[in-house]
Amino acid sequence: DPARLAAPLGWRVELLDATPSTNAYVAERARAGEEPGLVVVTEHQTAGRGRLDRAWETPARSSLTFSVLLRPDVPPTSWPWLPLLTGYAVQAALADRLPDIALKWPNDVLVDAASGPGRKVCGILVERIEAERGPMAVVGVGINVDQTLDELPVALATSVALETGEPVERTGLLGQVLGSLHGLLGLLDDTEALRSAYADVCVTLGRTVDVHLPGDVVRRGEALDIDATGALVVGTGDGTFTVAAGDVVHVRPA
Ligand code: BT5
Repeated sequence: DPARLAAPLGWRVELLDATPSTNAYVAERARAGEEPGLVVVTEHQTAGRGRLDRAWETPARSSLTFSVLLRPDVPPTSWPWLPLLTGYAVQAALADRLPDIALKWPNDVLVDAASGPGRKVCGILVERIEAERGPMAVVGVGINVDQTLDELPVALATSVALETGEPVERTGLLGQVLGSLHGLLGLLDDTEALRSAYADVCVTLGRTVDVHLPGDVVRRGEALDIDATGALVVGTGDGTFTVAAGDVVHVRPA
């Protein structure tokens, strides 16, 4: 029972058999006056969304698909950290099972990414919405849990079960991710601590990358650092430039 697991942390968990998108559903509830702390999980997401109108595809009952409603009590400059912090929370919750789990900036959760492109095990979509009583964040998480190779929509993807060879109990994993997220949200007040924790598990730093920006603009450089707002600092022959997570289409190894 996911509701019992999460209750001590103050989350209110609801389970839907099917819904087009848990992010869309939670956003609608927020606009209708829902308070922060709502967590909606679904067995079957039929029109999952990625960033920039991309699709997130998962067959029924094979993944852990949920969205969390938050109203972070921090200055607007800390909001861009939310997707990064969520990736960090998922990575921490899965690290026991997947020792080589890592983050690609801004929020791809990958395995086997130390020297190659890695395989994506989780997607995260954070959307800011204007509710009646101010801005709120819908934090959407999709973890590939039980998919077989045939059930994954793209080549560079994997599931927890494929990596470990063992079945995964989704309710327990949900409890771990929610616990991890709950414990880390306080770090939004201490972006230096967050920055250093995140940088430790981010495989992007130190690599030469192509930063794809809207309008087919590509800028190449070396990923040097993450700044206080969570943006990526990229060095070029002539100096540095900074990209915010919300502005980037892709970051790819050059
Ligand atoms: C993401 O977008 O990775 C964010 C996905 C967020 C999904 C969650 S599930 C709960 C909540 N409700 C929603 O509607 N969404 C959130 P992006 O970085 O744009 O990556 C999307 C790309 O990942 C696609 O274009 C595919 O290439 C690839 N992809 C799609 N489904 C995948 C899967 N199951 N596993 C791995 N890669 C996938």
